[in-house]
Amino acid sequence: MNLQKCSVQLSYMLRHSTEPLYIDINGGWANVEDILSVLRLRYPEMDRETLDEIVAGDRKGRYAYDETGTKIRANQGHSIEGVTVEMTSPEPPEFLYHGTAERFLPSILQEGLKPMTRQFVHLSAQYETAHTVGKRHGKPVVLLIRAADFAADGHRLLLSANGVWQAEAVLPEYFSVMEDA
Ligand code: HQG
Repeated sequence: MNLQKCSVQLSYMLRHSTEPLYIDINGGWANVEDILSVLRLRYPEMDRETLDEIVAGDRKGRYAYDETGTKIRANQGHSIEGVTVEMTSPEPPEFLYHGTAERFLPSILQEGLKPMTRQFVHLSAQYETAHTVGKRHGKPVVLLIRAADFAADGHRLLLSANGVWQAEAVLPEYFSVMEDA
């Protein structure tokens, strides 16, 4: 079984699909048994142990079980309307980073960063992570976000359980385009 491919399907189910699973909009939880039975349609040998392996081995910490171990969710990245996963709002660092593709810059510089198909704009604490995220879309460019100023001006900055910072939108006055590091 290709665990990587399986993980792609898992994250799709937990973030974007309302069918055939019911995901609780309060917290984004789905029943582990339901998830396993859907995954078994494509991966007949899928079992709890393999799911544990995917959850524990995920480098970005995308998934979490609840305390009973009977429910699972994605820690962030949802597009399903209304799904709220609790996040904290600690004091942000002075700067955060957002990686994007060069071709999106004209629009981003004009209208700011928008969540597009997700619920939030994702921001990274590390330049490298942002650079890697940007590469997914094309020639990468990294924006330096003045996170402390952004928060001091009253804009909400949330932190997901797996360490991704998120904002509803970020106006151009709060970021600048970084020279290639
Ligand atoms: C861009 C992955 C035009 C934005 C990654 C980005 C990340 C605009 C794209 C996580 C815009 C949206 C999130 C505007 C923003 N005009 N383009 N006004 N505002 N954009 O994939 O941040 O594998 O939804 O810059 O590792 O790339 O899913 O967001 O390029 O952590 O766990 O619109 O997804 O993690 O793309 O990636 P995405 P993202 P997972």
